[in-house]
Amino acid sequence: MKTPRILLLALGALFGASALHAAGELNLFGWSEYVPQDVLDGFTKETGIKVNFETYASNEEMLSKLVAGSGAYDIVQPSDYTAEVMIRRDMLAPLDPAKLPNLKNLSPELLHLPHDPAGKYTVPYMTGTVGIVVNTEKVKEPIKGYKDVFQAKYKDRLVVLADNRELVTWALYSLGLTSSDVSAASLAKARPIVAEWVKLVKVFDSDSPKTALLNGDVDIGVVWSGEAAILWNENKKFQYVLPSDGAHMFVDTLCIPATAKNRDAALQFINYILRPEVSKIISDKFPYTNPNLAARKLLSPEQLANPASYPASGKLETFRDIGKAAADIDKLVTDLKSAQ
Ligand code: N2P
Repeated sequence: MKTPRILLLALGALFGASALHAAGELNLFGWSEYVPQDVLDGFTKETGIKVNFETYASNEEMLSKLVAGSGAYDIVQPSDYTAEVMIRRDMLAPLDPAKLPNLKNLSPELLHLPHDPAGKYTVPYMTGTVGIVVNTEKVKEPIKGYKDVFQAKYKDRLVVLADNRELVTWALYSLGLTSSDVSAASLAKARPIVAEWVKLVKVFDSDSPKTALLNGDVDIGVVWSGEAAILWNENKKFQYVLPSDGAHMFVDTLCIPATAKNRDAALQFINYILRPEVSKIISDKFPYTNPNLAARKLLSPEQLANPASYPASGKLETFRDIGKAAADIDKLVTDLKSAQ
């Protein structure tokens, strides 16, 4: 139960302000539509630590806010490649595994990935893929890859993520390249493809791309798998397809910025998230691929059979830190969108 404020004040008066601030507050900067409020409330109820929650819709948005120093965040939630950038730039604090006993619940396969080989700075939160959702009541032709999606006949019937790295990567995949083939020559080849594609899109939305599909505003989407899983739960007409011309998985993580003021509370929060019953609440609300094997055991057969949450894919690549090319990609897409 939460300690009544009056009691905290009395304790504060008796033992000095430090007792009052011992629990403190936690500033969480995370992806939108990803962390259920129930989980934050549960943590506060148990620990007395208030969680201030701010959201973002892309890694790049989070990174630029953090670099600008415009928020004192205790926890951030970068995807694999952005965690890699942050580690390279000394922006993350090393984690203390002794304070994270629930790490044992995670799939060992996800603990030593290329973005953080020693598992020193990042804890997997959720993983997922990016793929195509087709409203099969409206689209009868087979849609297998990006080239099938971005066709003139689907102009103004598409929703795609507002994510520059994603968009350019899909163009690279359609050329038979990988997400790390970002030389000037490769980006020059991708540019005219992206230029054509952006003209066809009706809605760019990374927060809730499912909405345009649910409303019937569009018939095809290229979206996060968790969004596709929610659509499938709503109506089986929404089919999820992993693009045949190239797909990737993402591993979104929890990390503590080097500038965090409340590292202890941050570790407490991460360990809380790793409890199976807490992690299950996240899967119930945002059905991405849960890396917590103990939590997966608590999911229903229906949840585990959702083809967007748990696709039958082989091993997919993850994005990597691409250094300066990230800025080139941002400029490429921004220019093409504003030329519309
Ligand atoms: C949540 C989006 C998470 C996926 N809305 C991005 N890696």
